[in-house]
Amino acid sequence: MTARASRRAEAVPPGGGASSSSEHLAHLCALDRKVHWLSAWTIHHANHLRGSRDGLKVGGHQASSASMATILSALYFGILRPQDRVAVKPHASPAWHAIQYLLGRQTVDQLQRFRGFGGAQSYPSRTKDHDDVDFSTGSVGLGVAVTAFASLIQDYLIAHRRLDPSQAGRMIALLGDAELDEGNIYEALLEGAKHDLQNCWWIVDYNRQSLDATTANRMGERFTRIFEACGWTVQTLKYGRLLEAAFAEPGGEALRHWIDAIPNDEYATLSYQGGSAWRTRLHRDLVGSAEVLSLIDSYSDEALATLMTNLAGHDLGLLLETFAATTSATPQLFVIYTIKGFGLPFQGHKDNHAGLMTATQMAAYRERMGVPEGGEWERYAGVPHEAAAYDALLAEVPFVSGPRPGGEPSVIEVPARGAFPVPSATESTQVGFGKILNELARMGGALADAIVTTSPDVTVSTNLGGFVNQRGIFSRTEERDAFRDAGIPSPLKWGKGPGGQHLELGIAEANLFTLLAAAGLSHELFGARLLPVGTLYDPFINRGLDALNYACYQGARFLLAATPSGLTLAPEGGAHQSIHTPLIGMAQPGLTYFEPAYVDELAEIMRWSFAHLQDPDGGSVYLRLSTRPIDQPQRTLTDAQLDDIVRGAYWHIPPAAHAEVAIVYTGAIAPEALAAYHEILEDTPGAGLLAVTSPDRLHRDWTAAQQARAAGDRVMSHIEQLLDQLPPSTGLATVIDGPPATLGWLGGVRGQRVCALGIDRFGQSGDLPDLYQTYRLDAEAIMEAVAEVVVPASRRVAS
Ligand SMILES: Cc1ncc(C[n+]2csc(CCOP(=O)(O)OP(=O)(O)O)c2C)c(N)n1
Ligand SMILES: [Mg+2]
Repeated sequence: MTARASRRAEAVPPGGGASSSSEHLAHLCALDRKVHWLSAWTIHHANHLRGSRDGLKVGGHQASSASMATILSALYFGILRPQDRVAVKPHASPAWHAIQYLLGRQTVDQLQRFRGFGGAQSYPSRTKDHDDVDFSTGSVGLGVAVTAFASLIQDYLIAHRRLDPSQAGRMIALLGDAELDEGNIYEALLEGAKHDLQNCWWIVDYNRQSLDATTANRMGERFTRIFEACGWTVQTLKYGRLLEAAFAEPGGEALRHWIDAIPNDEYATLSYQGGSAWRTRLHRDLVGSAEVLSLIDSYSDEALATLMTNLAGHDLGLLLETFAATTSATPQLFVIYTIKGFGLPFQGHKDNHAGLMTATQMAAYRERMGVPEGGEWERYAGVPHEAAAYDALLAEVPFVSGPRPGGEPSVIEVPARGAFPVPSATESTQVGFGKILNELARMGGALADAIVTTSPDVTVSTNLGGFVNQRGIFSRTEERDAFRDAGIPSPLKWGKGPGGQHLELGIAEANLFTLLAAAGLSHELFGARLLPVGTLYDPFINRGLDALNYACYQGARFLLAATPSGLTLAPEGGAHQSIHTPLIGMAQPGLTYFEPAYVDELAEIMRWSFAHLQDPDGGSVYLRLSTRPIDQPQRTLTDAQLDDIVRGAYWHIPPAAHAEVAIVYTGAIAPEALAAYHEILEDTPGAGLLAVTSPDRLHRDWTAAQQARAAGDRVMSHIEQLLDQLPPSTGLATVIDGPPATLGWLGGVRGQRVCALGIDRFGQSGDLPDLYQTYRLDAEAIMEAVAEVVVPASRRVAS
C-alpha cells in the first residue's frame, strides 16, 4: 500500500461526509451516529434481550433504518420547522424514535419496550405512540399520499383564512423505493397536479432493494419523468462527496461511468462483500484503463469499500445543504441513493430486510460506535465532545424552536332536533341526505362553515349538488363556470374559487379516503376543525378500503355517505350492487355504520354524527344510503325514539307480550318488511316490527355490555333491552339488503331462533320485484322466514 493509500484509509463513519469541516456539522454527524446506533440497539434489545413469552420473532428493521437514518437526521436536526409534518417510512420507525429520544421527546422506557405492549410502536402511530407522530404509516404508499392531501387541506385553510400563510408547513413523506410501486401514490400524484399542489416533499430512500430482493435497474430515471410530467421538481442525489471528489481526479470520470452503469444487484453484492471484492471487480471491468486503476489502487481495501458505498443518502452535509437550498413551494421529489443496511454487516445483502445482527455482530458494532458496554441507552455514549455541546445544539434545532400547530380544537355546536326539513311523502335516504346538507348550507353558521364536502366524480349523482351550489367548489384561484357564462342552463354551478367548500376529486376512491384522512385530522394537524363529508357509491368502498382503514387507524374524523347501495341499485346490475359493505361497516374500528330506512331517522343520525365527529371519544360515521324512494311514515318521533334510533334500533311496531315472532329489518327494504308484517298479523297476532338503524352500534353495545358484566357491572345493552320485551321463544325473521350475517347474530343475544335473509351472491340487472323475489328479499320471502322461526322446518318437514 502506498503512503497515499494509507492517507485515504480513514473510514468515514455513517453520517460523516468528506467535508464535515465545521464543528456544527461534526456535532450533527455525531448525533447521526447515535441515531444509527440507537435504532439498531432498540431492535436488538427487543429481539435478543427483552425475553420472550410466546416464541414469536419480535422483528424490526435494522437494515431499513440504517438506510434512512441520515436522511432523518438531516431533516430533524437541521431542516424541519415545527409546522412541517412528516410521514415516515414505516419500517424506519426505530430511527425516528431514536431521533425523538435525542430531542427529549421520547423516553428510554418506550424504546426499551419497542414492539412490546405499551411501548413504541413497530410503525409510527399517531394514536398509540407518545412522541407526536404526524401521520401513521404501515401500509406502504398511504403515508406518502396523505401528505399531498394534507397539503391541499393546508391550502384550503389558508384560503379560508383559518390558517396564517406564515404558518404553512411542508408536508413531507419519507418513502422506500419499492414503495413507489404502490398505485395509490400515482393516484395522489395526478390529483395533486389538478389541485396545483405545493409545499410537498417526497423523499425516496433509493436503496434499490425491496423486501425480497434488489429492484429493477434504472427506475430512478423513469420516476423522474413521471414526476416531472406532473409538475414536480426532481432532485436526484446520487453520490456523496467522497465519490464526487474521486470522480474529479484523473481516471475519475471512468469510475463514474462504471458505477453509473453497474446493475443494482451487482452493486448490492459488492457493497456486501467489501473492499477486496470491489478491487477485483474493478480490475476486471476496467482492465487496460491505467488511470482509473491507479486511482482505485490508491485506496486501501477498507477505504475503497467506504468510497464505493459513499452514496448521497449517507452524506449528512450534502443532505443538509440540498434540503436547505430547497425553498420553492413547487412539490419536490428527492431521489436519494442509499445502501440498505448501511454500515451493518449485512449491508447490501438481498435478504437483509428482516435481518437482525447477532449478539457478536452487535458487540462489534457497539465497539465501532464507541459505545461502552452498559452505556447502550445513554444519550451521548460514544460522542467525541462534551454532552453540553450536544444539549446546546439540540436546544437550537429549528424543529423544536416553537410550539407545533394543533392544540385544543374548538367545538362546533350542532343544530337542535327538528331543525332539518320534513321529508316529502315519498323519498329516498339519498335525497334526504342532500336536502339536509342543502338546508345546513342555507342555515349558515359555524357548522355549515366547517363542513367541507368531497366526492370522486359522483358529487351530482350522490346529491351533494345543493350544498355545492350554495357553498361553491374550492380552488386556490378563481375559475369561472363557462357553461353559466354562456347562458347554458344547468342545475349545477361549477365555478371555483378560494372560498369554495367542496373539493372535487377524480375517480379514484383511494384518494377520497386519503383526503378524508387529512381533512379529518385538520384540527390536530393545523389547529382548525373541519367537518369533512365524503360521498361515493357504496360498492366502491372496496376500491379504497385500505385508505379508509388507514384514515380510521389515524383517528381521522369524517362523515361518509355511501350511496346508492345493495341490490336495490337494481338496473345498475351486479358490478354496482354492493353486497358485503354492512359487514365492513360493522368490522371497521373508528367508523360507526348506520343504515336508516327513513329520512327522519337519517336527520337524527346526521345530527348525532356531527357531534360524534368532534367528541374526543368519538369517531367517523358511515351512512349506507339508497336511491329507492319509499313512503315516509307520517309521524313525530319522541325524544326516546330519537335516542333509540341513534342507539341502533327501535320498535317500529312494538310487540305484544305474547309475540310469537318479530320481523327485524334494516334500510331500504323497510316496505317489504312492513308488507310482510301486515300479512302475518292474522296468523301471528302481536308480532313486533323492529327497525335496526345501526347493526354496528347494536352489536358493539352488546359486546361492550358483556365485557362490562364480566367486570362486575350490572348493565344491559340496548338490544338486550329491546329483545327483553319478547318471550324467549319468539322467533326473529331478519332482512337486510346486505349479508344475512349483519343481523343473524341477533339470535345469540337471548338465544332466539333466527332466519336471516340477505344477499350472499352477486346480483344482476333487473327491477326490484324481480330481484327481490330472486334473491329472497320480498315480502313473500320474509313471510317464509317467519314461518321458519315460528314453526321450525324440522317440524314442518316431519308433519
Ligand atoms: C401495502 C403493503 N404491502 C406490503 C408490505 C410489507 N412490506 C413492508 S416494507 C416492504 C418493502 C420495502 O421496500 P422499500 O419500500 O424499498 O423500503 P426499504 O426497506 O428498502 O427501505 C414490504 C413489501 C407493507 N408494509 N405494506
Ligand atoms: Mg428499498
